Amino acid sequence: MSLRKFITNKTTAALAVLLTVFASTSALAQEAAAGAAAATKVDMGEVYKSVIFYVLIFLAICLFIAIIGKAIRVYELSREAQGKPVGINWNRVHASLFALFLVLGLYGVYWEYTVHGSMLLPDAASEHGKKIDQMFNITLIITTIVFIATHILLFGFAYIYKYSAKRKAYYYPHNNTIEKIWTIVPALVLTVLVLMGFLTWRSIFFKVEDPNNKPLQIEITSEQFKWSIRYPGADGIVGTKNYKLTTATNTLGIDFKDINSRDDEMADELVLPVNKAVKLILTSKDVIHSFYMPHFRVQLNTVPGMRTFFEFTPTKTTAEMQQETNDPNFKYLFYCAKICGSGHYNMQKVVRVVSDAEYKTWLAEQKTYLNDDLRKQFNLPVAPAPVKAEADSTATDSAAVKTNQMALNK
Ligand SMILES: [Cu+2]
Repeated sequence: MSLRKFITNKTTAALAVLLTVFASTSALAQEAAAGAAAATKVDMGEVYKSVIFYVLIFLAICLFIAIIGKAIRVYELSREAQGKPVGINWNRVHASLFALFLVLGLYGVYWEYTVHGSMLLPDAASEHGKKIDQMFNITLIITTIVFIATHILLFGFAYIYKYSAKRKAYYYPHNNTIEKIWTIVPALVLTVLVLMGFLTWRSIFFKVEDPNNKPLQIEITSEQFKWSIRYPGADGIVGTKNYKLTTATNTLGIDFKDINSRDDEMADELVLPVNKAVKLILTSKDVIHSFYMPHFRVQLNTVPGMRTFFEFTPTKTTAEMQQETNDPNFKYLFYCAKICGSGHYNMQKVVRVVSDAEYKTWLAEQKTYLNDDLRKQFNLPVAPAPVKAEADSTATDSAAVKTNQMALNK
């Protein structure tokens, strides 16, 4: 049997096998479908959701590609056996695929920017957030330009300089000028970007505090898997904590021997007055969590055994943001941004930015955390005169307040 005949016979046989398989499978499928339809109506939505469905689709696509590949191979071998030139110029095919990939890829970039670009966060709702957004935009513009230019060069070269029997490759091993350009230019651009980031970071974190306009202190404590928010009370200072004092009634281990702790209040949401500086004191009870408020461009780790700080000024109230986003249900939230365990996904709380008047009304409604049980525990007289007035008036208290403030600022 000649090679040609052999190939033809083999191809016919393979085709016959494939046809039989296809026919029997579709007949089987038809039967099954008819049976299923007769019994109950099958919800195909469930089928499309199963992993098996997608695995089978993937295998079917692989099989399809393999069949095409084999068919092409058979075609080429038969041409070779007949002494004809090879039918498909693979260099041209590959080069064209590169060109196609470039066009599709760049269109994909355009599509991403236009469709998903609008899903970015709305404008920053804090003072320093504007600087961070500006930096983000500059970096994005520069990297986009570089990305597009380098990809046009990369894929364009692969297309233009595809193999051709008519020309010979030019041996070009080294060029100092090009080496210098592609080392110095990116180094300069990156230096500028990094310096800009460093200076912005410094301006956010190392702000000189205005003694006449002290920021509002709020302490946030993270634990698996919730947040506790502690307001300072009338004295404006959150009191000290000690993990050794943690009990079932005093879950944060607040030290009520410290006079600053006695008027502290626990809140269920983070309520902030607009345009007022806020100093967040972050602590953690168990593992490292990360305090994250995307709309205010704030993120900082909460570390067990350590107090970390962040100062920022919210500039848009929740109501203003609801108007801006055209969403009457809009809520600021803060989250945990460090995978800290099984309940991590649920670590979030509402942030409400309100006018100064609304804030004062809300604050007046909050109750002190110190109750009679805790008073007994700390050997404090039960139910004395209101603590707020006490902390405000006595000279010794304000001295204690000052000492504590100094300790806090260290
Ligand atoms: Cu977490």
